[in-house]
Amino acid sequence: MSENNTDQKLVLLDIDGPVATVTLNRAEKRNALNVRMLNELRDCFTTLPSTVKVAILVGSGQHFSAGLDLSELTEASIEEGIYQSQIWYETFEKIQFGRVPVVGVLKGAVVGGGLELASSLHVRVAEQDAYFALPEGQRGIFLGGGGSVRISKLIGFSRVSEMMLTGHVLNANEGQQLGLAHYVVAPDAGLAKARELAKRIAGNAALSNFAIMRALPLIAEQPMSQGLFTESLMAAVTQNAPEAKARVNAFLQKRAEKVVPQ
Ligand code: 1HE
Repeated sequence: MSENNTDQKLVLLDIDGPVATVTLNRAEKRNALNVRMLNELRDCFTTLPSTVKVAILVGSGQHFSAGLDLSELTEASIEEGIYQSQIWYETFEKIQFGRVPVVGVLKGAVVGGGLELASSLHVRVAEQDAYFALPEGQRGIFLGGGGSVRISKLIGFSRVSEMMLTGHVLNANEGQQLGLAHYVVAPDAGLAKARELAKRIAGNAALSNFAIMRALPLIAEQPMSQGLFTESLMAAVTQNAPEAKARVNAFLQKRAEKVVPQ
């Protein structure tokens, strides 16, 4: 579809039972993220029906995302630049701290703002051809979509600065070793793997998933004494729910799955 077609939806949503598949729909520009796409992403994740328990985020075409749409940078004033970052922050916040865990399928370019987006997802499956880079230095700009914080938390700020300074491009296996991806799968096998993981995530107690998404990142930021206290509260809340009692009883009565090596 032509890029000039303003009717083209840049984010597509497909719902199959508890699983929503969200597609970045701008393959002709390698899913470069412009403001319209960020707003569509935000709206998509904030209006998921309550029947949805987990989401999968994919890029159309051969790439996850080529990052910031560089054509939108040209006329930005400093004030506008600051405002633009807020748009990214708001969208990624809605994804990371939204109602459902999100599994990303990473392939081809996972670059700049595309890596910032990926770092706001809960589970990342990389296809073998995925590559990770932060070419901001080459472009004369800086991270502006939360990557200084999120990517640094994943791989440490020293590696982020090295990637930005040197233009180092990491392949899928290198990305996995550092924590940018949790799984590496064969080319075109990412969606199937993401669906398998999504099914497992959707099968968890909703309150456990909530605690994992919302409490765990907060606890990680807290000093030890506060973190342990927050954890104890969250543990008490989850285990007190009827669903937890039913699930634990099912195990004790040998009606639940055991943990098996995969
Ligand atoms: C774009 C963008 C983009 C592609 N903004 N238009 N990101 C980058 O520095 C990455 C820039 N992109 C690339 O290096 C390459 O495009 C790819 C390696 C991702 C893919 O290469 P290829 O050969 O498959 O595609 P292409 O021919 O380079 O691109 C196809 C079209 O997409 C082309 O437009 P066309 O009108 O000539 O067809 C490209 O101009 C366009 N395109 N990437 C705008 N990024 C919140 S701050 C975050 C800061 C950053 O993200 S910095 C990193 C920016």
